Amino acid sequence: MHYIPPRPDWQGRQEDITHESQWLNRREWLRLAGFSLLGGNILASLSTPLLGQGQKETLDSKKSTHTKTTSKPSHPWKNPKFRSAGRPLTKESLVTTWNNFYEFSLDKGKVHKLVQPFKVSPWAVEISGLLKKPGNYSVQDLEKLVSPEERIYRFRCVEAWAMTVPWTGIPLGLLCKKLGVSDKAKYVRFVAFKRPKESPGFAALPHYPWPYHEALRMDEAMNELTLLATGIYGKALPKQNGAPIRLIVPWKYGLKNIKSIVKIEFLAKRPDTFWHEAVPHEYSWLSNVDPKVPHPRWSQATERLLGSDRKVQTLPFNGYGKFVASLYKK
Ligand SMILES: Nc1nc2c(c(=O)[nH]1)N[C@H]1C(S)=C(S)[C@@H](COP(=O)(O)O)O[C@H]1N2
Ligand SMILES: [Mo]
Repeated sequence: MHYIPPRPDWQGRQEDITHESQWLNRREWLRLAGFSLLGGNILASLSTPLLGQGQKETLDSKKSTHTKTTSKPSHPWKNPKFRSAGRPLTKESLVTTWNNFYEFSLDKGKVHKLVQPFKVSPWAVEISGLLKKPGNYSVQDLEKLVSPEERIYRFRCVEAWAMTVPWTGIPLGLLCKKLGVSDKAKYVRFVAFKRPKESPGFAALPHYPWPYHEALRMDEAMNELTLLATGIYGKALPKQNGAPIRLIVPWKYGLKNIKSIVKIEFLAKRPDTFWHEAVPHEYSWLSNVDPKVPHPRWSQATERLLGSDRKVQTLPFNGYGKFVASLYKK
C-alpha cells in the first residue's frame, strides 16, 4: 500500500544557529546544563523565579482559545520534581492555536477552528488485552484510580519546533499497576478516535492508516515520565490538544504523543505505529529525540521555540536522558 508522505511547511528553513548561551542568561544556562546532568530534583529549587515569571505571563494572557470540554477544570497537585523544564513556559495562546492534528487539518493554524464539531463527551476508553481489569473507563474513572498531577515538560516535534507546557496528567505506570497489567504484556498500544463526520482529515487524507495509533514498550510505559494527560495550564485539555485524554512522553518526538485516545491495549507482540507504518524510512518505531540522527529531509540538531525565532540545540532524549537513557542501553 502506498501512503502519501507529509509535505511539511517547515522544510528548507535552515536558519543560522543561535547557541543557547547567547540568549539565555547565565543562570538559565547553568540550569539548562544542570538539567541534563542532574535532573529535576535539584532544578526545582533553582528554577522557581524564572518559572514563576513565565507562568504569570501565560496566565495573564487574555486571549485564551480554550474550547470547552465537559470535564471540570482541574487543580491538580503540582509535582515539585517537575516544576521547571529549564525553559520559560510557552504562551498558552500559542499552544492552543498551533497544532498538529491530522484528523482535522495539515494546517497547524486551522486545527483549533476545525475541532468545533468534535464531541469529547461522553468519552470511553476501552482498555483490553493482557490485564486483570479490562473494561470501558471514562476519564473520570481513570482519574479516580490515579490522581492527576501537574508537571512542566518540554515537548519536541519531529518538525524541529518545541514548546514547554504544564500538563495535567496521570502517570501511566501507576495506572498500569491499578489495572493489574500482566507480566506477559510487553507493549501497550493506543488508538485514537475515528469519526469522519466530526473531522475532515479522514476524507482529506484517505491514504493514511487511520485511526491514528501509537505504542510504547512496557518499560517505556512504566517510566515515571510517561503521562496520560487530561489538561494543560490547569484547565481541561482543549479539543485541539487532544481532549479528553492523550499520551505525553517528553523524551520522544511529538508524533508519539497520541491525542484523543479511545483504546488502550496491553500486548505481547510489538504493534505497528501510525507514522512508522506510513513512512518507515522517515519515522522510527521508537522515535526518541536524537540531535545526531537527522530526518532524511532536515536536521534534528536544533529546534525553534514556539513564539520566537530563536533556535536552540536539541538535547539527546530531549534533555530527559537521566530518566530514560538506561532503557536503551541493553
Ligand atoms: N490523534 C493524533 N494525535 C497526534 C497527532 C495527530 O495528527 N493525531 N499529531 C502528533 C504530532 S506530530 C504532534 S507534534 C503533537 C502535537 O500536539 P499539540 O497540538 O498539542 O502541540 O500531537 C501528536 N499527536
Ligand atoms: Mo509532531
